This record gives sequence, structure tokens and C-alpha cells, in this order.
Amino acid sequence: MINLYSWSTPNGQKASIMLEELGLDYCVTAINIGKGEQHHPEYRRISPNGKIPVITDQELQDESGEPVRIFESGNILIYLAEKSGRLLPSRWEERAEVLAWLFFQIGHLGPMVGQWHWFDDSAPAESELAIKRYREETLHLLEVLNGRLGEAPYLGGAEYSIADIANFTWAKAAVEQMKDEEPDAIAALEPLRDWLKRVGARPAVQRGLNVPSEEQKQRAAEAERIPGPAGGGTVLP
Ligand SMILES: N[C@@H](CCC(=O)N[C@@H](CS)C(=O)NCC(=O)O)C(=O)O
Repeated sequence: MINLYSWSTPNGQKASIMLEELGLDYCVTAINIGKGEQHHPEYRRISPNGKIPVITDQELQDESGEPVRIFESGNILIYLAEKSGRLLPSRWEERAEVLAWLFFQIGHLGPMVGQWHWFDDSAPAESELAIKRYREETLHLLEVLNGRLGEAPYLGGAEYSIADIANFTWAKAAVEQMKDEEPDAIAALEPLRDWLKRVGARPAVQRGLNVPSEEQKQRAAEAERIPGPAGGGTVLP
């Protein structure tokens, strides 16, 4: 059994979409990052940087019998792809392209869109320069994705892969925020918009976007103690 610790954000949804695509059995623990639950010392044992998502897999245990933690969403995608033998090609020619677009999301798209959202919606002081810088960089990265999707149906090439899962949630969030501010620029990104529609129509993607569900969030909010990674112990008070 796999335990997923997550919240409704683009990084969290990458892990739940992957689990849904693979049809694996998993339990969800909602970590309310709006309330700071990611900083709880017990949770930091499985997430040293205090972020979601994290998974633990009962099949993987360390010397003391504790399930091994797998943090960082790109690492989770690679782990699950290798565990199942799906969505990451084994031939190096194809694998290198999939991993390149996965790391493009981890190193470029996620951080730029994340900073843009933060400066635009959450920063305690307004900074026009920061908003402009991250919005322009986000648009540039969407254009890079669009260029690739003009050459191939999926980011890795002919087949849907973990590169599409990783970039989808972030590109979706960026386009939703950008389309009112830069409608002409977004309208021009036809291959990207078509890919967002195709990937977004996959039933596993739709299920994964809804994790944690309202019910799972409610259950976590009401629980006095949330089961920890080993099934016993605790993650949160
Ligand atoms: N590089 C990490 C980033 C994870 C991340 O930033 N997660 C956000 C949600 S999308 C989070 O946990 N934020 C809580 C916080 O920063 O306190 C990954 O890909 O897993």
C-alpha cells in the first residue's frame, strides 16, 4: 500500500494523477499547507523541506522496518514509473527526452509560475518588477512548451509520459492565470491549448486533480491524530 501526503496544488496533483494513471491502491493524508501542517516536526521526518507531496510505500522499508519516504514530486514520478514499468521509456533515446521535459518543469516552469503566483497574490508588499519578471518568464516557458508540442503530440514524443503529467498541472495553472492578462498571447499557443485539452480529458487526470477530495480534507481536519507513515505513530496532532 502507498500513502500519499498531499494538498490541492500543482505539485500534489502530479503525484495523485500518476497514482490514478497506474491504478495503484493508495491512501491519502491531507496536509493542509494553508494551516502550516507541513511544518509539523513529525511531518518533517518524511518531508525535510516541509513541502507536499510525499509518498511512503509499505513495500519499501528501511533497516528498522519503517517505510522509506519518497519526497520531491519528480522523484515520486520516477519512482512510480520504475515500480510499474510505465510512463517512462526504458530506451535511452526516448527516456532522455522524457526526463529533459520532466526536469524542465522541476527547474523552470514550477518555480517561475510559483513565484509569479506568490508575488501576484500573496506577497506582503507589491512589487511590480517581480510580477513582471515572473509573468514574462512564465509566458516564455509556455511558448517553449508550445514549440515542442508543435513537433510532437506529447512532450516526450509519440507517447504520453511522466513529462506530460509534471508539466500539465503547472501549465494549466499558468494559462488560467495568464489568459485574462495576455489573451492574445495565450490564443496564439494552439498546440499547447490542444495538449491541455487532451491531457485534461483523461479520466485518471480528472480523478487525480480532485485529490485530496473535500471528504478527505474534512476527515483530516476532524482527526485528532493522523496515522503516520508506518500506519501507527503520528504525523500531525
Ligand atoms: N520541488 C518540490 C516543490 C514542492 C512544493 O513547493 N510544494 C508546495 C505546494 S505546490 C508546498 O508544499 N508548499 C508549502 C510551503 O511552501 O510551505 C516538489 O516538486 O515536490
